[in-house]
Amino acid sequence: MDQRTNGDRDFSPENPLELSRPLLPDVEEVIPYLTDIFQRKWVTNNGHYLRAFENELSRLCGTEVSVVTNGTLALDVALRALEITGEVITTAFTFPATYHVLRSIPGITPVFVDIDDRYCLDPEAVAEAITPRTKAILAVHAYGYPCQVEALEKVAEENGLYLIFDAAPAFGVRVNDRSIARFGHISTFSFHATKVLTTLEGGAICSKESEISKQVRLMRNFGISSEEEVAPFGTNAKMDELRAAIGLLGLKRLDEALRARRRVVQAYLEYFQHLRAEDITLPWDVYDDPNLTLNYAYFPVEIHETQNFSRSIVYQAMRARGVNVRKYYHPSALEVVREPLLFRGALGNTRRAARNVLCLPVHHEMDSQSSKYVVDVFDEIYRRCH
Ligand code: T4K
Repeated sequence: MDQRTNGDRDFSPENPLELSRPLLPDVEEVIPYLTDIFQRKWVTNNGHYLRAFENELSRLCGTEVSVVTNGTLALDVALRALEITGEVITTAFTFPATYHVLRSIPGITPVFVDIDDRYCLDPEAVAEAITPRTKAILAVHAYGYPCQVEALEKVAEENGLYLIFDAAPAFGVRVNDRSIARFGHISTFSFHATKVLTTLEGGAICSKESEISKQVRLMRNFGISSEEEVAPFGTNAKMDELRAAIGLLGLKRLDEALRARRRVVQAYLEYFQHLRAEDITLPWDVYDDPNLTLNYAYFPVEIHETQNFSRSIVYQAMRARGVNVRKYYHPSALEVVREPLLFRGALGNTRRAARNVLCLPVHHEMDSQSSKYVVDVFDEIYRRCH
């Protein structure tokens, strides 16, 4: 990989260190693929590169894989393929895609419950929220941190519920050396530009179950199974050949990119370990768990407001120094959705996380100088406020 690092740049609001950067191949690498696609004149609809990309993903995930246009449609197709109606227990602490999709499907009522210390749906809160109307659980691997997958699987199994994971930011994550895609009935990924693997826009739907995968493939292609047969629902969620080729090229660089991300996160962890600040929380358990292989997609830091210190102070001060931090996942569904929301149990963790979390930049172009810059700026602000 060529050295496109950030370290030798001076960051400023006009020339910032971005939160994220797409994992792009070199243009010269794309040309042969583009030439081939143009020569074949087969540009979409289950093409050559789409099948190659799906095979590669399938090998990595240990599931059947259908790639689609984006992570939002991946969720939409997944929920419709399972023909879910009734109550779906979910989280309000997520990117709007999750609850926008849930609310857009006729017959589905989202029921919001609280999150745990790793910002993912709390299995105990889920178990307590189940009623005879509950049909499914839609959990989110927030920031790419894996949910307590085995506990959620147990709750789903004991209650005969579908378990769907919005794994949009979690590509490459493993639990007990099993791909994150192998948990639950369906997992959906996003390959947006800001994700660890990108097809520019794109997504994937993974399932271990052939019947579900068959239904997913039908749904992503208008519900058409033959010239004579069309299912009552379907959409256009197909990925084109160029995006599939970019995904294939991205996979070749993925391991190296993940190693670069890990180095950035390690530098951050060392700093925060040393700082031992009482008004800052990190999900240490996730980083300390030897059974997890993380993808270092995001680095959320929770800043608890005190008299002179708050997320908003840090946000503004870091941006003023050219560090593009973000307040994902603020605002949460609790603040966004206008119709009365159905929720069960207290949502204290959700409200607190939406108020406190700030994500620091993490991407493969960052080197030790750029992560040091972030740490130095953060430290300067922290010391000024204390
Ligand atoms: N579920 C969850 C849990 C999700 O997080 C998401 C998406 C979805 C579902 C839906 O998946 P998709 O339908 O999007 O495939 C971004 C992404 O658009 C979105 O994919 C992502 N989650 C979300 C967390 O973040 P923005 O609007 O905040 O991104 P933006 O444009 O402000 O860019 C963020 C950073 O990335 C900036 O520092 C600049 C950099 N960047 C961005 C783009 C687009 C680049 O360097 N190059 C680029 O091309 O939403």
